[in-house]
Amino acid sequence: MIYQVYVRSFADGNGDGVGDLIGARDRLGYLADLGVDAIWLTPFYTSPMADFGYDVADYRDVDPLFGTLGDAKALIDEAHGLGIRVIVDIVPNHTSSAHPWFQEALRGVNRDRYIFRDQPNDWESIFGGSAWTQVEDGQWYLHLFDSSQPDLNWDHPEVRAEFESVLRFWLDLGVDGFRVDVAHGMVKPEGLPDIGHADQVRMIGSDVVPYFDNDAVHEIHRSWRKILDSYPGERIGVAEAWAPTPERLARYVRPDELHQAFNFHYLGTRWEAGPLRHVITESLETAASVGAPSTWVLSNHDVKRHVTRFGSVERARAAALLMLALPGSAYVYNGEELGLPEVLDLPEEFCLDPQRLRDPDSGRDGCRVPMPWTSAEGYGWSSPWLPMPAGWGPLSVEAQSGEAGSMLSLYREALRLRRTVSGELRWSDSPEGTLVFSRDDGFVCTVNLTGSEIAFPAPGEPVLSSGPVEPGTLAPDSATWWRAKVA
Ligand code: TEU
Repeated sequence: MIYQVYVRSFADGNGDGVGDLIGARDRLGYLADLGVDAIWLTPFYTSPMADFGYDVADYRDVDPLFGTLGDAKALIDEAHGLGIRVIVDIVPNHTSSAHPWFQEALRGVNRDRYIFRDQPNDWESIFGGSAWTQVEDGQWYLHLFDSSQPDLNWDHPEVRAEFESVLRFWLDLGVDGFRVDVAHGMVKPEGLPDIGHADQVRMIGSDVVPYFDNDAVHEIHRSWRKILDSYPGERIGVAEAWAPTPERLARYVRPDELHQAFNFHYLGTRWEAGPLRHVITESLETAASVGAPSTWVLSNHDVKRHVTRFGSVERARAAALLMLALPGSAYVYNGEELGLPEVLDLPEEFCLDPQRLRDPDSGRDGCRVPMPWTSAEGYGWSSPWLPMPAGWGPLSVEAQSGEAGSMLSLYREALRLRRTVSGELRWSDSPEGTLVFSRDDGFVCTVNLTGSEIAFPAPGEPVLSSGPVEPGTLAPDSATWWRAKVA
């Protein structure tokens, strides 16, 4: 299981209200105890923080808000000592406008490292508004995200060379790999053709927008794979690629490209048996066809937390057991193991996500509220950068740690048992609204995705359940793991 540490919100080591690398290092024991195999650290590089660190001004240094390069090194080394691998984010689609290259470009020097034109086309930014901003001398530059995130020109040899050097910098420091931001967007189509549709942003994730999922991105990933493979140990690349279908996504994880790709098709599937079974089967088949592991993601720092999306803690508990029973790599977003809900009533003045330009409801602040560590007021934070709701005491790590039935205990136990499960997934026939599958060694998982009790004969001895276990029935919105009786 790979655990996403949203550094800003995970743990605060210096008491300034913003999570940092020292804070993350202090909590490695918690992560080891939880049973994580690897952590993915979101960007901690020098940045004006217009997009909370996804706007990088210096790819080889740590922002003072998050610590120092020495803190990064100490975190990596200490994690390794606990058997936890460390994956860092790399943001190659765009830099910050504060990056020295863009500052040069503004002065008219080496503009071709970015995408400048005399006239804009009709592309819209993912964060809303035109994807083009005009500079003083009249030219326009492309930014698929915020205007402070100018897109790089990946046809420029210096851009390629610079990122290869940045990869080596972090690999030399000891990281085990990279989560590649916007891995599907780095190369734009020849001639930057107009789209001509009124409502472009809605089409992201479909194959309609010409700026995503172009064939030319794969050549870059292949060159990165060679760099990863040239280092000792296994160094991996994880694609953040919003591809229209699992088949298109599988193209990012061919044997000579990246190792894994986030499964956003799974993340986007509603709490219903039919669609989930379909996406699980399709994901397993397409990943297997290219020899890569399937991945499973329920939440991250860009989407509404799934307790809220699915509508209840019971469903989130069941979803955890379903996900952790599947073959492949599971990704857990910090706070998911506590069952944190989306915070929907953040005061307006704290909502600073640039994506709110598109539509205030699409703001991603509510899933980025800091982790409650202790039960008492403050939850272990002094003036957290986003206010933490009243009533989160029972959700805190402190409160849940010793509580047998808590969400945290469920994740811990599931992650421990998961290590004993292997083999391919085989579906069994089961009543409508349920999912039942086994793995090779007699492990069975049952899930009831409906709000009613459903009759089903016990397939063995229950070993872990998200809800009550009654003989002969599956409780509403629950999942159970069983060991089949050996004949
Ligand atoms: O996200 C890429 C991306 O496409 C997101 O905009 C996503 O579609 C959207 O947020 C869903 O609501 C990555 C990072 O994960 C995100 O935090 C950054 O803002 C973005 O890249 C730009 O670097």
